[in-house]
Amino acid sequence: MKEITLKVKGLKCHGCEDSLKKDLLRVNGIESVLPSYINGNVKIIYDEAKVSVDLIEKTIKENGREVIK
Ligand SMILES: [Cu+2]
Repeated sequence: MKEITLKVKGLKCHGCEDSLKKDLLRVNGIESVLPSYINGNVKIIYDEAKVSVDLIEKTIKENGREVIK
């Protein structure tokens, strides 16, 4: 398992957190998702053998947010 924290733009409330968490947890290999609209980030624990960071970022974008590099 690996852990990353990504900065995310477009998280504005608990509803945004829940929506993002739901979509990310649908991805095979993502084990745990902890979004924070207050910190503007999401902490993810994932199995690097099953899911890439690219796919994680793509899923965040498809949820309507922006990953800040
Ligand atoms: Cu919201």
